[in-house]
Amino acid sequence: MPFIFIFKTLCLFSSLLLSLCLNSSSDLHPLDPLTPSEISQIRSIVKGSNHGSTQNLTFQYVGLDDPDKNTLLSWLLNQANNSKTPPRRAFVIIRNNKQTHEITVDLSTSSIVSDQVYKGYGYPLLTFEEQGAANDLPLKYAPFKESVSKRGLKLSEIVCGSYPIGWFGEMNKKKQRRLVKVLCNYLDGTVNLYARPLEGITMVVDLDTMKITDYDDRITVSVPKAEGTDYRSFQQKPPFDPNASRRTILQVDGPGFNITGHRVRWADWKFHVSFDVRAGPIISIASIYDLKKQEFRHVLYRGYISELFVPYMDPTEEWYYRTFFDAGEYGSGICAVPLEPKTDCPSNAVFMDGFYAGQDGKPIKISNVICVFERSAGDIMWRHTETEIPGEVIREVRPEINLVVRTVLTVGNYDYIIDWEFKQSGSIKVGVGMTGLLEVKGVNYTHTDQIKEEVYGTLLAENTIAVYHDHFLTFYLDLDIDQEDNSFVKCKLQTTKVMDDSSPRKSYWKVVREVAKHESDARIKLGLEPAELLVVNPNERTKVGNYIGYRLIPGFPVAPLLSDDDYPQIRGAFTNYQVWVTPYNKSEKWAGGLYTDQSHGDDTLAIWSLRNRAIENKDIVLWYTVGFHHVPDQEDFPVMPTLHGGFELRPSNFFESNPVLKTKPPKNVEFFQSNLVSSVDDETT
Ligand SMILES: *[C@@H]1O[C@H](CO)[C@@H](O)[C@H](O)[C@H]1NC(C)=O
Ligand SMILES: *[C@@H]1O[C@H](CO)[C@@H](O)[C@H](O)[C@H]1NC(C)=O
Ligand SMILES: *[C@@H]1O[C@H](CO)[C@@H](O)[C@H](O)[C@H]1NC(C)=O
Ligand SMILES: *[C@@H]1O[C@H](CO)[C@@H](O)[C@H](O)[C@H]1NC(C)=O
Ligand SMILES: *[C@@H]1O[C@H](CO)[C@@H](O)[C@H](O)[C@H]1NC(C)=O
Ligand SMILES: *[C@@H]1O[C@H](CO)[C@@H](O)[C@H](O)[C@H]1NC(C)=O
Ligand SMILES: [Cu+2]
Repeated sequence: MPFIFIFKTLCLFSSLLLSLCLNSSSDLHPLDPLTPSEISQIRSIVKGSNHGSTQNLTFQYVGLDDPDKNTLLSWLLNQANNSKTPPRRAFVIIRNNKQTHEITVDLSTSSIVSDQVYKGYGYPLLTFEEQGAANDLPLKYAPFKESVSKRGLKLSEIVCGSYPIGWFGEMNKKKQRRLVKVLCNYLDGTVNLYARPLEGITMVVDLDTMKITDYDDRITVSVPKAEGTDYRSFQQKPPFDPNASRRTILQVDGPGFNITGHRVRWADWKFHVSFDVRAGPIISIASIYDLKKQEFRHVLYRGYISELFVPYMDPTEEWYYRTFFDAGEYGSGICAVPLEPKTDCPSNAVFMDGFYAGQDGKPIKISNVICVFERSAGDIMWRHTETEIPGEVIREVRPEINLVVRTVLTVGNYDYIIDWEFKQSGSIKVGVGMTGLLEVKGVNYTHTDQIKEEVYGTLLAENTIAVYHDHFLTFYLDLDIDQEDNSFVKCKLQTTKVMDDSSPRKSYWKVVREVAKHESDARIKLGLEPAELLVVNPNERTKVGNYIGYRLIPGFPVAPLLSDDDYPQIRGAFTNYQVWVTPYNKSEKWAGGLYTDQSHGDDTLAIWSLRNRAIENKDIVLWYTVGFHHVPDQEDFPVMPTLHGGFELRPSNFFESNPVLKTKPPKNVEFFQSNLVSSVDDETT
């Protein structure tokens, strides 16, 4: 998970351009991410305050302070009347003189609304720049150089990365410092540095003083060899698979969607796509046009990945602390990478850029950070063949075409492909694809027969253990089914015995509907009992009387296996249940707490939920965790083929009947075959 390469470009704005840009905010949608000129404006405002006089001011987080939900909803209603957009505000976390400050900036008045020192446990996001500086320290550090030459390695081939140190029970606040562990890897003949750890050497860096404060060269093992670890195509040697080819989709008359700023319209959907340095992509105010009601109906007020928890299962000195909170420690948005047309996204994709503030407060651009495209994967939206009618055969079929909003988060070694997929039928399907490189441990073993001790992972190649681990992606899903006030309903499927002679049958199942009254009723461990999980609007019913709602179709249930009292699990307690429901609260955004680095777990979703607030017929937020237990296989080496997971939000008595009945079969979609190995003819077209 550590960051090693810095490849993002800094966008430089001249002061003239800056002042011209400053007043353009009136064209912005209130949920639009901060623009580069706004980021520069925030920097000037904070630097112009009493924080400007010190050298050590760093910007750890700069993001939109989204307007209150009520304000935004009434603005949406009055949009037709050209109502004034709510004032744009930013939420900023800085470090200055070893203190963490939370600052709210009003962009319309160029002023600081509030500035508070944070005194609780934990620290803000690590910046790219401080990680870069920490990663460079070992190369100039004499004991490290000695360790390197002792191993007969070349200093010039070493690349280091920063790893959060976590928290393991220490309570003395005064002793707390912003520390990271720095670990190093070896290139020398490969670009797959994660495959070549310098196992056994651990350094601790104090980020405030930017010095190595602890050095440990505990064990020596062989660095895994470079051979066979490179994953670039030009490095691959024959034999090749001559018949490997791929299908692509080509839309002859262009995309069927419209993007205006950050607003997307496609088929019957409209929604807003934003980008945040911590959350990555954010989908807001998604609503779908109901042909029968002749109106747009609200579905999702806000959806994003609140936290990504990745604990490794090796308790030894060099590995025990590797229990990453990628969103809260590194920032999903910082990890988002530019997408390449035609490979990361198909040829019909449209791209959006993203901006965030660097450590010095200046805007940094990530081009093509989000892509939007229509996907026709050869699936069927609905069909029927009727052969029971004498003398005729009826065949009706509609191919499925969806709209995908894609982001790729490359958190060090891993690549997460996040797809928000909108279906014409009203479903929102969220796909999580995991690929990239595994985090491996160097060992002397070259065959499993040599292993007599516990190694906490799979021997993937000589000298290479891929350590067991989990991935938990916790999604924030503020569903508003037509209105804000909703209820969470568990429809349990219960086996019922036929006790008398009324039927030859002995059993059947029935649906027992339970409305969750308080937060404790909505903490759910999936897989224990069959149930349909719904967010419904209890104030509205269909013509025939069913409550309108949306159903959560979860993925495969994955529960944490660490003990409840283990420190990483205390900090990651929001994974204890796959489903939680909380009443909407603007400040409850981050499942692992606002300050996740070295957090003590006192500000997590699990703690908020203990208040056991009322959630019936209230504005509620659904939290759902997509999980994977990862026992690595040899096929995951040297680069892992994508592993998929996800979930779906599907209408449940939301529409009066099938909303895609009247969809016409599309005419403008064609498939064509293209060869990966161009010298080989393909006969399957
Ligand atoms: C727009 O303004 C008119 C006149 O003030 C008012 O009647 C109407 O309800 C407003 N529209 C909305 C959507 O608020
Ligand atoms: C500022 O940073 C330098 C190192 O870059 C450090 O020596 C100094 O103690 C810091 N000062 C404060 C007040 O944090
Ligand atoms: C690994 O092998 C090297 C020699 O090849 C040896 O010096 C080292 O002690 C071994 N490490 C362990 C942990 O057994
Ligand atoms: C590859 O394709 C050719 C014809 O295009 C066929 O003869 C051959 O059997 C295929 N090879 C494999 C391994 O499928
Ligand atoms: C996109 O917008 C243009 C101009 O506003 C409009 O003519 C077109 O029909 C829109 N297309 C879709 C798919 O909504
Ligand atoms: C909102 O959440 C914060 C953090 O959990 C809490 O301190 C605050 O009391 C909550 N506000 C309400 C109105 O519940
Ligand atoms: Cu994994």
